[in-house]
Amino acid sequence: MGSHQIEEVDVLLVGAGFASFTLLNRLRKLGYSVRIFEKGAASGGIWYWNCYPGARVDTDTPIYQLFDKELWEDFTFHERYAGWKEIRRYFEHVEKKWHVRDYTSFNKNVDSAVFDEQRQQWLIECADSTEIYARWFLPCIGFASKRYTPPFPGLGNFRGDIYHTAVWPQHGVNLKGKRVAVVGTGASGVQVIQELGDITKEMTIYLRTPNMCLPMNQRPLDEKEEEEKKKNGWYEQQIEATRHTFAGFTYDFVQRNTFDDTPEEREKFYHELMVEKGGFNFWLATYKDMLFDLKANEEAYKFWRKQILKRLKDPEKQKLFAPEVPPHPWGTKRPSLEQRFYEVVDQPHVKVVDVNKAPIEEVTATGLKTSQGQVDVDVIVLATGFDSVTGSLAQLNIQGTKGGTIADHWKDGTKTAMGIAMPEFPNMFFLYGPQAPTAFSSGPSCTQFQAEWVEKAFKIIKEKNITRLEATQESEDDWCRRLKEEWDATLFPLAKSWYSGANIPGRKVEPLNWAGGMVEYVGTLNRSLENGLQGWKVE
Ligand code: N01
Repeated sequence: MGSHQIEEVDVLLVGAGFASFTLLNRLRKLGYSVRIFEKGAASGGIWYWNCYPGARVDTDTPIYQLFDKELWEDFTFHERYAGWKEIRRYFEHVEKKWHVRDYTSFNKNVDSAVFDEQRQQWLIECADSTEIYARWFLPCIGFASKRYTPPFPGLGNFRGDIYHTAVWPQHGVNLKGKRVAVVGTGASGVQVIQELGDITKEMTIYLRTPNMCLPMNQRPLDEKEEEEKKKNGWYEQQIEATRHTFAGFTYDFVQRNTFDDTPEEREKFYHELMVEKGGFNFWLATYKDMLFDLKANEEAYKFWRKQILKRLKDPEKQKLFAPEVPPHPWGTKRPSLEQRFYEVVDQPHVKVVDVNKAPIEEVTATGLKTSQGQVDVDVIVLATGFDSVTGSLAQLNIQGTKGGTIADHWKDGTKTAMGIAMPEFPNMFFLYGPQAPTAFSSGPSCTQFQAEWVEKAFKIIKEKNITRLEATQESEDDWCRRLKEEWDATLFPLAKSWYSGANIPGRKVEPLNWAGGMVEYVGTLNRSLENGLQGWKVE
């Protein structure tokens, strides 16, 4: 008869990116048997799927990597902000060093999981019918594994090629000399546009909300200099710094308010942040009231706009990309880091359609039709983002102890305990997901700190021989209350963004990320262990 032996492990990690790699090593060292199931054919997580032209990280070296000396000792990034190809090479390096492949199964698309009360184990099943029992189930699938495609009528009728940035063909696409439409100007859109704008015959950007981009100030890194920095402890210092800041970067808001400075001092400070330092400094190392006080925020916007207008010559494009009245307060929607973006879009062969005035009515066999007429194109690039933060988990058929799925658990709103677990879903922890600092943090920092907490929890689990750990209802209620209070105190609610699910038509708009800072987040997690597993039901 067809009874088959189902593999059993202590821990199943889903996804082969930063979170699972750091956990794999830690949990193996504690003596747990661990397996990783990854949907893609290679590791890298988001960097496997989002290999579109120009895809590049917005966090600078050395903090965009696993926080492990053993790994950086013999790997050096070649740019301040690494591109996707180099990040993939980095993942291959980690794989080799930590023998990750011995513990990882690729092309394993986990699509359901159910908790077996008798066995106190999860039974997890993949699309190809592979099954596995795991006492501990840890989805490490990030905030952007469910892409979003707007339901434009006629999308299937287009005779040219359509590519979504989040599932770019692995073999690449040659768009040189083509007529290309790009829908969306978030981080993905900005990068595609600045990379392809120069080489396409014609580019038409379908713009809904201007992205208030900041100069990346990219530069190559000198290998010898980096080696020197590694030797003199600079890498450790930078990584240590991430533990003490709001967003897990090396820099933080200054302890001054905007109007504490004179206009001249302010101008000088803004210039230093945006022009001289570049990167997210103008966002995350600025005055501490910028994301709380509208008047203070307006000052930042005025300075930003002045800089951008110097680089955009076309008056229509000035109005579209840097309007006098911003669509939302500065920095309440994620700014992108750009390299020549404004110079690229300023060129005559790059056209912009304002979809607020002329919405996309239909995709025809040859192009896109709006109320302003039709533009014929060879290729459509959809840079339309993700069902972010909650979509990754909610799309899976993960059943809790009362029979409902995660989507059922969240039907009246997203609810988690400390952004890492949920009642009714025992023995399950998720990393870099909803209600954690996720979108307000650097990915490797957030996953590192959550993984450190998981490691501490697993030490206790082993010591106390715990077979079941479940977040309490009180813990979830308390976290949701705190999360909303932190969010409501900021200006973030004034933007329509993926931070709150507002990018998905019909979705409930609600805070999806912890806006109270990384330090307080990690403190809360740690207190729950130190105070005798407060907030957890233990068996
Ligand atoms: O997605 P997005 P993304 N008609 O949601 C537009 C990370 N990331 O893939 O703003 C017309 O930001 C939409 O318009 P609007 C990073 O955290 C990082 O770009 O909603 N347009 C928007 O312009 C980032 O924030 C990196 O009005 C429509 C765009 O599509 C997150 O992932 C690189 C539309 C979607 O932008 C998401 O970025 C890439 C419609 N019907 C991603 N529907 C780096 O580190 C949507 N849009 C550099």
